[in-house]
Amino acid sequence: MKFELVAHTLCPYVQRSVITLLEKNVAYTRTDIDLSNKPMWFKRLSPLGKVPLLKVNDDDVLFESAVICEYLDEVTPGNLLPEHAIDKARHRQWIEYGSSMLNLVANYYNAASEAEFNQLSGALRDGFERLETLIVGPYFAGECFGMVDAVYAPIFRYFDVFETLTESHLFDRLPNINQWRAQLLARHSVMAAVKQNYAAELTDFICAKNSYLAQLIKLRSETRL
Ligand SMILES: N[C@@H](CCC(=O)N[C@@H](CS)C(=O)NCC(=O)O)C(=O)O
Repeated sequence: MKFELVAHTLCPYVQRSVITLLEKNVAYTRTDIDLSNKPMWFKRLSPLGKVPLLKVNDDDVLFESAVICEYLDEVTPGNLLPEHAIDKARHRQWIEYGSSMLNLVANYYNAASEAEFNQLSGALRDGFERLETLIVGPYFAGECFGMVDAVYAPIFRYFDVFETLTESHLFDRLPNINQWRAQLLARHSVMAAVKQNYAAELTDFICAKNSYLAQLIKLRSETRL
């Protein structure tokens, strides 16, 4: 089978698809596009105008990362989701929860004021606290890396970068999350899901905004000079 992933260098939904492709040892090609200047062929292919897309054998085009990941899981040996319906449903709900966390992350780095930023930091903290009690370790559900892990790795990757740029207490006193985070970010598929200049590219992307986080980062880098 022939697979092509239509992608963007920073997109966390793309990352979960790449992690799945790598975990399942699937050969694929990747085409990154500029989301601020979407090519006409992309607009025609993508019903929601979003990445990722997975082209399959030049016949089908799949959209929505959760659908792409589940499809890849089904057509390759091994399972990244549990076998039993209730366990599978449980994993799918925490995958959905991960997508809401990603919306919070986007609102957090786009927040215009300190008050909005603090409110979003609180919401993120609440979200991570809820997860803290669920992690079996070393991965979400135990010894095996699964699809839930592929979803949370890109979320944690944001904070790996943010923590080098600003002071953050979001992950204080969350031992299970911190252990899970470290385990995920050291995994080959997770590391290989972004390019080597990811941190610099994300920093530039944030700093080009007029957001409170961008101001914090710039202030910190000025005081370091
Ligand atoms: N629910 C979608 C979300 C994908 C998504 O939001 N992708 C973003 C980039 S991270 C996108 O393509 N946005 C379109 C745009 O920026 O115009 C999925 O899971 O695939």
